[in-house]
Amino acid sequence: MRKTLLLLAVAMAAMLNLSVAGHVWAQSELTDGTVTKVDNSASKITIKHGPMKKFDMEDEMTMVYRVQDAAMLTAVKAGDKVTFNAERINGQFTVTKIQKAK
Ligand SMILES: [Cu+2]
Repeated sequence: MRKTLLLLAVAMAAMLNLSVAGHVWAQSELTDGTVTKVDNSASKITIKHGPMKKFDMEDEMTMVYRVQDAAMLTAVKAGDKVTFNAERINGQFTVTKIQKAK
């Protein structure tokens, strides 16, 4: 009986882990966009981007993001087509990953 309970606990822990991993994957879904402005002094970037379901942005829009790491701003410039990921960190839309589109 004790062994069965233990197995059950292990199985549940494994399921929990899987759902957490799935959640992280969904969160880092990449979005296509075009950089329209880079503001190095404020560590901000303006990106015109396509729909972003996770933030209920159904349509294309242009918006300003903070960047998680200022070094991201040296990798891209206005006019570049990019793919990027954003998260809401402390209530601010923040780019956590960005790269030039191939
Ligand atoms: Cu937006």
